[in-house]
Amino acid sequence: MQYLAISEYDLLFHFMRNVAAKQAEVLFLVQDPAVAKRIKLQGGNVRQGDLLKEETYKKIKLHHVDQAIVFVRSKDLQERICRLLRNLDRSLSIVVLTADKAEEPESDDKLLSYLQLPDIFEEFCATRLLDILNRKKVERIRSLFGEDKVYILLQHDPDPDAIGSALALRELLGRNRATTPIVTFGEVTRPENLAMIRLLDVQIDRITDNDLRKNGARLALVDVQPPYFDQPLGRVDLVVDHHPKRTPFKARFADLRTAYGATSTIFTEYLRAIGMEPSQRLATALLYGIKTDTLFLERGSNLADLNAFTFLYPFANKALITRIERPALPREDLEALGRALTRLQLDNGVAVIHMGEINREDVIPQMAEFCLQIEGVEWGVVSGLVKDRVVISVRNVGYVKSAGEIMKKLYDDIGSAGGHRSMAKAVVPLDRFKEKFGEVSEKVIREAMLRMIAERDTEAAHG
Ligand SMILES: [Mn+2]
Repeated sequence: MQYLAISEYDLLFHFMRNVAAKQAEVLFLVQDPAVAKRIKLQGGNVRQGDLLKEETYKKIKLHHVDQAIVFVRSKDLQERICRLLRNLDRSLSIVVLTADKAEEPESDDKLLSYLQLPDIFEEFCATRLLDILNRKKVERIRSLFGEDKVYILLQHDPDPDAIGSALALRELLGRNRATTPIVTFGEVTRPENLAMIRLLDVQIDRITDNDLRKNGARLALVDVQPPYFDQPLGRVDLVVDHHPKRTPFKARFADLRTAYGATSTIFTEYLRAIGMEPSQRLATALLYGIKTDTLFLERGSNLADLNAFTFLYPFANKALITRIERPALPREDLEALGRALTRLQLDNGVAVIHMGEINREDVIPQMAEFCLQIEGVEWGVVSGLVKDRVVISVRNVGYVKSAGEIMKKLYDDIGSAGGHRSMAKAVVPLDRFKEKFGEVSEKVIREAMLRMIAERDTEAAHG
């Protein structure tokens, strides 16, 4: 490949010097002898001559040139150079660099094209600038913690974006599980997220705010900001997040990028900027974090998310992500499910199933969801005993029905309950459930639920 770069200044040379080494030979043609000298001194291949004289180009042998690039400020000069080049070589491909769109003249010359400088700048420089910025951020992050223990605190029900970000932060710090544990005041509950931490071998510890401050440990928050937490956190060392800053907070270091679809994107940029190749495990976690937070790059994502996704993709384990997204059910739970189905009774479109003792909590909402596929079912109510807690999941097909309200009325006084119109959940300690209802059974749950659903339906019908 041979480029001919025609320019008034050495700016184009600085722009293209890397390209030359990587993909093509570039011959620079300038008018000013001083500019030619500067380019030559810096190792460029340069000719000097009158840009409007035929003989200048004849010496260059245009038929060897694959691509001519014209970068001159004066529009008139630019047009005359282009015309001259076209007269000398009918098949020469010419690109004109222009500062704005208005400069693009109508032309039926198919081998003549225009490139907008802002576009070029973006393509070549934007990632570079971002890398410089990100490198500075990483330096700062690495300087924050010294030898102290660092807790990486996530939201109450940690999601893949938070988990991926936490792993990346630990990696950036060159730390391990013991010195930099990932913690939450709550716990991971979603089945896919549980599958993620199991398959990627991620440990997330439950912690109290007392323990958080023991022995002067440091505190880093990813994918969440201090005001999210009910209790004051004390000194926060780091916050990296993509949510909007709703309430002001203080932190020694904060990087909030609300235009980004995921915090994992920010961490991917950090890694890329410092030339750190992610391990398969880390890449998989980050990729899955971006994927879930942006609904596969559709919701609130931008170019940065797409770039991060593209960067991570070759490193990640795609088969593992498929397994995370479709967690397998344990055999015993499947059997419990089968038994429950054979007992299924329908009252006024309400299907109630009590599965008894089960291992995996996520089977319960899955089963409630499944009930809605049975003919005539409008409400699916599924309960199970998970260790010493009664878990009840409700789904319905209606639009005016309020699953969340009903569950709150029935169970919020003895446990935690909530949800929205078509989807709700209650978790009640076994002993408290027994105190109120006597026993845990299909019968008890059905009676309580049916009454409430009937009431609610009448209300809706009248209201
Ligand atoms: Mn997020």
